Amino acid sequence: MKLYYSHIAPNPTKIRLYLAEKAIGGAQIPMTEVLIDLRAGEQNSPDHTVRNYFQSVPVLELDDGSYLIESLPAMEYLEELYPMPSLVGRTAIERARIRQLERIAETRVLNPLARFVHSTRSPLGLHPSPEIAESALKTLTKGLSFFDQLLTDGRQFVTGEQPSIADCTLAAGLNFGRYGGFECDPSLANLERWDRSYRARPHVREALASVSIWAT
Ligand SMILES: N[C@@H](CCC(=O)N[C@@H](CS)C(=O)NCC(=O)O)C(=O)O
Repeated sequence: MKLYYSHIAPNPTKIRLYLAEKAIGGAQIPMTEVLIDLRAGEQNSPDHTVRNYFQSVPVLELDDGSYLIESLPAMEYLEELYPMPSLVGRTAIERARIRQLERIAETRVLNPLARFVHSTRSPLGLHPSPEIAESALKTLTKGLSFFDQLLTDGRQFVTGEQPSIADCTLAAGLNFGRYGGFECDPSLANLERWDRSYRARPHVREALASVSIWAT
């Protein structure tokens, strides 16, 4: 399989964190990473447009040459092939709760953070827009406070004692925000504790290192 990705983009980072979590847990998922340079517009090339009509990353190329072009189904597909260690939960209710938190992490944190960064300091050179930045911040503030409250009980990971796809999505979103100069409100102490401890894990640090170099 091949993963078409970009260092700076949060949705591919989500899958790269997922792969790092699977690998550290013992799953051997053969994957070749292929860099798509978004700043050079490679996502709009004819070759990439064949892979993904929407000209975005990530794209997961399967061994039969077909493609998955959405990050969550791509992770869920890999999870079906390599169920251990589970990053999506084992029982019906666990799976629903983890998927719910992953969706909240994407729609209330990662997406508004991406909108905020692209409307203030876009790595793709998009025009700044104070209106979009303000509306993104409104959604984001609630999303961040949701996770801060969830983490009040001191749990190590978003969904409990084991990492899950929800951690991957939340970490990918926050990392992109950091890249764009977004600072979390320091009063969100539980979220900050989670963020620091999640990022301090060596395989996560390594997966995110290629993202951070863009911030310098
Ligand atoms: N819903 C898609 C979103 C994909 C997406 O928006 N990718 C962004 C990077 S995070 C992209 O490729 N942007 C390039 C562009 O729009 O030109 C997913 O979950 O994979």
